[in-house]
Amino acid sequence: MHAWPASDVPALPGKGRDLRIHDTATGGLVTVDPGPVARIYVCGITPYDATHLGHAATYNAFDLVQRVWLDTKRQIEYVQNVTDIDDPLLERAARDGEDWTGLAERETALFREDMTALRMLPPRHYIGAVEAIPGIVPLVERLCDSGAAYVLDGDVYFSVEADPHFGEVSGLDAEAMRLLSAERGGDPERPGKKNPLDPMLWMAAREGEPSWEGGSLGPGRPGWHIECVAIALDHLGMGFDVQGGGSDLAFPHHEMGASHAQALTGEHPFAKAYVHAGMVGLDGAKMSKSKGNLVFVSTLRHEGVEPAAIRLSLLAHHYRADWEWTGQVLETAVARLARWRAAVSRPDGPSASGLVEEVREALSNDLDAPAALAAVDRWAALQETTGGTDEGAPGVVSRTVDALLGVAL
Ligand code: 5CA
Ligand code: ZN
Repeated sequence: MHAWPASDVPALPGKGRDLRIHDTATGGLVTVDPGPVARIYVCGITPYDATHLGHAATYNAFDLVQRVWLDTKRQIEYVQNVTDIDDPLLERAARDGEDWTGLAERETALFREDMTALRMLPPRHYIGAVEAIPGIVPLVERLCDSGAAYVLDGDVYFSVEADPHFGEVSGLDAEAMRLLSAERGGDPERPGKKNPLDPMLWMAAREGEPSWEGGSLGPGRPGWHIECVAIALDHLGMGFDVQGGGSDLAFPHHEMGASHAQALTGEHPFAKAYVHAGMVGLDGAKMSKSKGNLVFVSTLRHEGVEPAAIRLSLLAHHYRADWEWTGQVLETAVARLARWRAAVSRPDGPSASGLVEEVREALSNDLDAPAALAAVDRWAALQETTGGTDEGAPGVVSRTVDALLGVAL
């Protein structure tokens, strides 16, 4: 699949700092030291509805990860998937009497537009589940051959016992895992499974549903976790730097993915850090396609809201926090954008050399975007009150905000 166009990232004077970020598996901050090429996998959308503010907030977090790395002059191998075949997509297409491929293409196109408008850096490899199927089948076959997978009425399941490290990503106990598995696409109640938590790797073809050639597995379609594992192993290999997504992906998705990969390769870990963004809510509940309590990026754009203001709304919250979208959040961002624009539109201003370092320090410290905004606010306030004579300062501030926060002033 093609991704979306990249916006330019201005180079800043000096060099950025190494990223310290919260890793779900260890429960603490880790310093990510990726070497010259940083490798990151961020779980993509299931394209059955438009991009909402919750998605945008999660992608914003991983966009910041890349901006910190780019500032340290590293190259980045960034991979993202599109879950363009899965139950929710088929259910929505059936409900609306629409072809599922048309639905997926339309929503993926809208996602690309939203990401472009928000100036999110595109992945180098943007891969759909359907196009990954030829790579998924041999992995499932290998898991079967090694005894890490088994067949139940034609469906193939992964045996969580095959990975000695199972459970280490989320750190949850068995009961919590069982509850979340039932909530998030698993089938712990299905009789005949070796362990109720075992996730499906390959679903045998169902009447009236799309299916693909599965070699020795028979016709069917892939399970959710193996999709991301196949794509990540193909483009990044084991031990990549960051696996990212919203906190609802820690279990079962990232837990199972890590176990699939570790059982396949005998190596550990799948990813060096598992990074999870908080959930954005609306009216007291997590924004979710299934609940329907959504504010779409595209709706706001079509109402004339500037993408830069949407982005500033996201940046005003720490990526790990759960927070609520309200009209006030947007109003504050619109006002901040106007203040910043006025401040950088003057020919000179207070010195900005300290500001670059403050923003760098804030972001390298577990992506503390609110602290970065506060630093820019302070410079803008100084510009408003006393001004300054540094001729380069407004340009430096503009480029800093652009390069590190993805906001064009
Ligand atoms: N296709 C899978 C991942 S392989 C998937 O979870 N798709 S999704 O469309 O449901 O979600 C895409 C990303 O947005 C995921 O990282 C998910 O954790 C995140 N996300 C979904 N809802 C919210 C929310 N309300 N707040 C923050 N992030 C969210
Ligand atoms: Zn995924």
